[in-house]
Amino acid sequence: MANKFYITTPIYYPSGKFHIGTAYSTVVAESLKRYHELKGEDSYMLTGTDEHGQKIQTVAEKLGETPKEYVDKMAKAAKELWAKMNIKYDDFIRTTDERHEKVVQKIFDRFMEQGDIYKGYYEGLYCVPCETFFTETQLVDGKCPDCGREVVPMKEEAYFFNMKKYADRLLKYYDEHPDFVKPDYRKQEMINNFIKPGLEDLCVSRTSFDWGVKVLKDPKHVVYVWVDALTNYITALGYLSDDDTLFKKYWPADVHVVGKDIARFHLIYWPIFLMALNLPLPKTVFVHNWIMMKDGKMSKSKGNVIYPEQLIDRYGLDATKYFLLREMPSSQDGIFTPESFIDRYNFDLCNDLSNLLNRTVSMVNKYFEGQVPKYNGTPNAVDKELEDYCIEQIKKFEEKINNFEIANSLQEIWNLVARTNKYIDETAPWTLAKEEKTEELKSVMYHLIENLRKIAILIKPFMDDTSEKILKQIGIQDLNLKTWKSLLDYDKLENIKVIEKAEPMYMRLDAEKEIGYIKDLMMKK
Ligand code: ME8
Repeated sequence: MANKFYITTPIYYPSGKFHIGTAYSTVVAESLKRYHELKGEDSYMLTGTDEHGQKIQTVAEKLGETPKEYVDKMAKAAKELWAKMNIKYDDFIRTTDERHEKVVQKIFDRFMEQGDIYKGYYEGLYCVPCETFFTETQLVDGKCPDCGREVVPMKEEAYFFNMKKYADRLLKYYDEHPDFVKPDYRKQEMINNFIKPGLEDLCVSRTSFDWGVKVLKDPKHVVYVWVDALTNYITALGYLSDDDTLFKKYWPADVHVVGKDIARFHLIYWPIFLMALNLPLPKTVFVHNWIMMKDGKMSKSKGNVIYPEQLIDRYGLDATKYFLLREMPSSQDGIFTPESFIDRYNFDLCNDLSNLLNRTVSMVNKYFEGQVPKYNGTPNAVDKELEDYCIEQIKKFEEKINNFEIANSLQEIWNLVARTNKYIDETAPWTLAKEEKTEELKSVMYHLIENLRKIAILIKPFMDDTSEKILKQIGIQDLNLKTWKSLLDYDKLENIKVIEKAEPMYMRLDAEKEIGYIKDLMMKK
């Protein structure tokens, strides 16, 4: 039976339009899902929206809408964006779904019965008109960051989850499961910053607002944030409502993809909740960095926000996804600049990839009337070196992607693109043709087409449309020649005819003009 692969995105706060940064978690998760699917695994991807809480209630009130009307509208917008980005998820959970709320209540009850939750007081600085608590650091000039008015110290009754009880078990788990946290340095951050100094108990209910899941045994409380949000990963699979189908098949998750700001919740609180429920823990939590702008975080007031739709409409989906995935290092934040976006487009996609395809298709047409020659079985030294390099790159790609080094895995593919371009210069097919070295020329054409086929398969999880375009232009129709397994084959192409006229996939952009165009987008309010 095929391996299963269950991957999740964070569930998004529907408090505003998603920019290219927020879309990143989903783009990564979906690419990983497609990669595992291509490898023949039974993949399942969950995404959704995190719809409760005071912020949502306040935003809705300001718009004169009920919270439900507001979140319905926003969940619809999220689905529309994912449709535009061709994101193929298997389920979309909303924390306002009845299937979720009922199970959250059961989970909360169980925590209470087990004595994991106790009653105490939530204390903080409170803005009366906004009905919101803030911490000292959230204040702006000592005042409410939302309305600018004075805040007052306040306390309200709340339930707390006893995290300390599980701290040692968590550390032991980290120790025994080296793959639980990717990249590894995030684990040390958790230990040094939060666990070693003494884990604080977590506030899990509130009484000062009511847009949330009611605590059954104490209905003036609503469940507060993380018990409600994190449990989506199991409620969506039917935990405690239909345990024998999806939950049995897919839990534990193979990967939770999360941004660095929510690492703590996924690396500390979520494993502890699961321990309290006596459930297995996810195999890996992959923590990614952030996409930043030159002047820091994206924000409307700074006039530096870019939305995915804006880039997709002008440059296409694949170019947009390629940029996001390629420009995010594992060890630090990625930076979006109009210059780097256009450079990636002009160099990586147009000069390197698109031109390789054009040159190859044109030569096969010119020298062999479009018919791809057969593999000759005795490659010369130059051809053999290319074959070995290619197989090595495929292995490197797999190592990197399996270790969640997404940008590096793409770099390995582009190394193969560059090497294949270099092979054209090395073998100089035009000279071989002039000197009528037909056998050598045939072998060069075969190797170019074979490398392009492999490149198309390798980029498929990230750039589906570009991958299909390459395969179509080089005449690969047989499904067996599009599989992951077929990547390591080097001699199976027979009766392949390339299209008559190469169609450029990416045309060189006027850099100055396009940089100006993107800068204007960023200024738009
Ligand atoms: O945190 N670059 O939701 P959210 C990269 N509801 N990633 C970014 C980013 C940027 N500039 N800005 C935001 C929540 N993100 C909770 C999650 S899960 C049980 C609950 C990422 O809408 C962020 O790191 O604020 C997170 O992974 C995702 O967008 C959703 O953030």
